[in-house]
Amino acid sequence: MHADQPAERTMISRPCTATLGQSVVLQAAIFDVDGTLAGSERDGHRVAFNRAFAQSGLDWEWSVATYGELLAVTGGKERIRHFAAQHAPQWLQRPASEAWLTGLHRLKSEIYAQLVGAGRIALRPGVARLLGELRRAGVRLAIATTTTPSSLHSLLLTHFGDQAESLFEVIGAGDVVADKKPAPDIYRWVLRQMNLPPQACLAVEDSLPGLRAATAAGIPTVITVNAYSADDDFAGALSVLSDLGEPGAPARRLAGAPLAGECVDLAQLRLWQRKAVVDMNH
Ligand code: XBP
Ligand code: MG
Repeated sequence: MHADQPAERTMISRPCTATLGQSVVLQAAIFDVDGTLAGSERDGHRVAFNRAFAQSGLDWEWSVATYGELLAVTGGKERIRHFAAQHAPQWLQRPASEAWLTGLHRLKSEIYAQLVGAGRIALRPGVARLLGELRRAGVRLAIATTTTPSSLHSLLLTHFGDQAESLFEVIGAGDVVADKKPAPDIYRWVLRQMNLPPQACLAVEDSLPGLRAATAAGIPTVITVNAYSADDDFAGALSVLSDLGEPGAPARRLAGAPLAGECVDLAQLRLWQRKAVVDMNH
């Protein structure tokens, strides 16, 4: 906008609650996977990476702390490439280095699926409860994750069995977009598939790259922190919580909009989404 443009013009050009009509009602919840649906990073992906390295004759070992730093690089292949570039660049300078990297990551994904199938990765508190409530109420459900589809599939199958295929209407995962979080592409892709405007949705995330991705796509975002993200500054999030909470095991609100009860439920999501729409229009 030109600097001397009248202020009214700015107001008119922005969407307002009235003109958005039905689309301002909460219609969909879009969930991140790793760290949000399940505590899968430290005891799942990290362990799988390390086993794949050992089985491939590499002496790389990602400690819990090292892995926390590496989470800034989203996507497993990208994470391996980043680590190799810093610590063993010779692996990336060979003629078949891309095929090597793809094979190493495929092995990691197979090991991860075995860990998940063996019951090593639990859903986070409140996840099954909230998904069930949203599904029964007809709220549309989607996934936006950087994780490989086969890894996601094993997680859903292990925890939701027969419902795994039908629970989420749209699944945006892995390489379906070229630029992974914190780029907004995966969220924009999901919105296009659902034919929904961002303000009719809420995203649930656990990390800064996730918050940045959803926010840049215009989607109000609720954060449930975990050990890796507990100290991060989630400014811009709608609400920041310890988890989604269960009856008798309340969620703790850490920042942002208050939590009315002890758990995040549909009524709470609707309240937060309405607040986000009002905030967007002021
Ligand atoms: C978090 C990630 C993922 C996993 C590894 O994804 O960064 O890359 O750590 O997954 P989310 P892959 O968006 O769900 O939080 O090895 O399958 O890429
Ligand atoms: Mg995550």
